[in-house]
Amino acid sequence: MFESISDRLKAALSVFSKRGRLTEQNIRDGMREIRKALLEADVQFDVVRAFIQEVTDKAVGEEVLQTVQPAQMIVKIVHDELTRLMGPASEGLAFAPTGPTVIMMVGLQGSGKTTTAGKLAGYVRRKGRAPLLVAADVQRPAAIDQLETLGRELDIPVYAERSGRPARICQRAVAEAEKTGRNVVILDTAGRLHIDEALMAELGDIRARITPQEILLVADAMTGQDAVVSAREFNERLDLSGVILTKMDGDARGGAALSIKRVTGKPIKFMGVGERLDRLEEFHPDRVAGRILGMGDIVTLVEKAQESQDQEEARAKAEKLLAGSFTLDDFLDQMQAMKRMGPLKDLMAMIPGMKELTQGEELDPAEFTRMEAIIRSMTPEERLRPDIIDHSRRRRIGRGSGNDARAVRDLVNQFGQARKLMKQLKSSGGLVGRMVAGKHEKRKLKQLKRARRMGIDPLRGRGFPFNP
Ligand SMILES: Nc1nc2c(ncn2[C@@H]2O[C@H](COP(=O)(O)OP(=O)(O)OP(=O)(O)O)[C@@H](O)[C@H]2O)c(=O)[nH]1
Ligand SMILES: [Mg+2]
Repeated sequence: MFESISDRLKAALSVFSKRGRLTEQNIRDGMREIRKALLEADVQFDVVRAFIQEVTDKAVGEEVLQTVQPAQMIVKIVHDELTRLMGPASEGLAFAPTGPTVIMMVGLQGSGKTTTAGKLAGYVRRKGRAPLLVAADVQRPAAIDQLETLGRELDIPVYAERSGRPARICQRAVAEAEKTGRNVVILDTAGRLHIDEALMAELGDIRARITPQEILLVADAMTGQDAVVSAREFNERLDLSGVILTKMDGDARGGAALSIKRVTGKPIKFMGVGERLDRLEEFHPDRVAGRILGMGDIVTLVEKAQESQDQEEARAKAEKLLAGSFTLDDFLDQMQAMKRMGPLKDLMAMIPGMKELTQGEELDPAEFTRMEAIIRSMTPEERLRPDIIDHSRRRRIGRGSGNDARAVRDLVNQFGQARKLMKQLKSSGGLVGRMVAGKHEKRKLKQLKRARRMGIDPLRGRGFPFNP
């Protein structure tokens, strides 16, 4: 995500750190590079101009030039301006004070409405609500089938009628939700290749009859400026409440994410980061700015870890872990929890500095599978006390898992190092403890978020983390 813009911006910013003292002239030179990076990422021209103006004004100010580390200050200014550009922070979904909340998904054909309707239904259910999915696209019978398949996969009910006026169907769906106690109704509407009168009239009709709490435009981030143009048009006709950008996992250049808020005035509320139904993330401008500048996104990582583990279980594990009684079974559990959190590559990108550490190389998921097989070939006692694993045991475990004895030894050594690391982290109150933390760690997470907002990264125990 954001790879090309991220690399270019970092390159542009490194211009600053190569100079000891900054002058107004080097700032202007650096800004030219940043401007190029943004334009190449397909950010709208006017947005780029305003952005560069703001950053230059702030950076040229006396205060920055006089600070000890002017280069770091400029990174901070760019970070803050990126955050402002995509913000203010979205307030999440608006829910109706009484009766079912209606969320209407609109967008061009193939932008991801149906998939995102499913993802969003899963999301609100994780937040403790009872969703109902509604097929409001009667043009194509296949569209109804697709939603019904999604509903079965998620185990979430779907309301569909094979013919009739979409607005009427939606009204009956809301009545059905009231009757059956579903409190969030998600309308999956029809898409068109281009915005046309018939589609807008149909959507306007639904809007007028139901008055949804949310009208969310689903826009494909890969289409760059076209996504921005369609957002403007949909907004003019329907007065959107927000935008969901999909396919952010692809090689989208970032232009849509950076321009939509400024152009439409409507916040990006979520982003789709993969085809799987759990690949939806809340859109937090400050975190996204951090990712673009290669500073990682620890807060999202911690939240993902919390979501993918049972809270009580996680708390017990965290305690065990920090007490130093971490076993190979726990190691296995952690690997599985990580797998549930999503592709390894995405997770790595959220850890500050990790990309530099691994030099952009991807970790091999096959390696994970191999490690799992080895641990599974061990007896319960061996998993608990790996020090009893001698050469003959190594050979047996190796054979059982389709590996050689050396692979077993490597894994046991690696585990030993992980255990040592855990102990060190315990004394520094470190990251892994937070990652597996349970309920009572929520407070710490809040403090962490607050600190990040103020530009401090407490995990590193010093000031602004990025050192260009
Ligand atoms: N990689 C990736 N693919 C996505 C994402 N969201 C949706 N897709 C894919 O995009 C394609 C179209 O998605 P749909 O949900 O059918 O799109 P739609 O807007 O409902 O399409 P119409 O109903 O034809 O207008 C599917 O192949 C989805 O799997 C995402 O965040 N990442
Ligand atoms: Mg669809």
